[in-house]
Amino acid sequence: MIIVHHLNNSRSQRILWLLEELGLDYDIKRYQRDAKTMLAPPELRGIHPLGKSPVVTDGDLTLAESGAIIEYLVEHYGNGRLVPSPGTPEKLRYTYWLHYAEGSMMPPLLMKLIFDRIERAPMPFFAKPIAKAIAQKTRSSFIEPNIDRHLDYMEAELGKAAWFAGPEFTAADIQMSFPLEAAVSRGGLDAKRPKLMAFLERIHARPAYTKAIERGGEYQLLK
Ligand SMILES: N[C@@H](CCC(=O)N[C@@H](CS)C(=O)NCC(=O)O)C(=O)O
Repeated sequence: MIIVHHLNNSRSQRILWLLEELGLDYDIKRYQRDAKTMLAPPELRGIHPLGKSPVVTDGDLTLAESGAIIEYLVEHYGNGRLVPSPGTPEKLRYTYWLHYAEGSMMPPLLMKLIFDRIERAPMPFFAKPIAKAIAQKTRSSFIEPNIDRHLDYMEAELGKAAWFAGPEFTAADIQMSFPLEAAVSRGGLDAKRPKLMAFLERIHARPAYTKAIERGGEYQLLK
């Protein structure tokens, strides 16, 4: 039996969605973020040393990292679904976006989350203006221009085809959902980029997406 070690409000939602798209049976083992730190509970380190979600167990196998989990599930249970044919330009685009989501797009979004939090964090009054100035400078000179460049790039790419890998919906679109949802929630992505917003609308309307939200529970991305 496939078990998804699922943290509330997290990337593991994508794995539930993939499993629903593939119509597979699975169980969910739930973990709750610490209300103050928002970190995963220590029990998750008992499943995988890094204690991050998602982790999937399947018989003797324990696998972390969303992209690797997606590749594993599609390869072992997909029967050719949700992945372009080998050797095609679409397959290369599929591989590219599967890596890009976590390798290129998430780092500046994570930095934005951290620097926004530094600015809001309680601290002695004399330290506050200094922390605020550093956070604002880092955001405006590095983080936000980076996020903007990524969003412009993705907006242009979605002008070439309906989905990230080409004309067909693939598991790369599932992988790309999280950075785009995070970009909406953390600021940066809005109606000024209509193709990306339409992409989000289309994925949110898919029955498997809704079903995965019903099963996964709370899904509000951190700000
Ligand atoms: N690149 C990893 C990132 C995993 C990750 O950072 N997961 C977050 C959830 S969105 C997490 O577990 N955060 C809680 C923590 O760091 O304690 C992946 O895609 O699986």
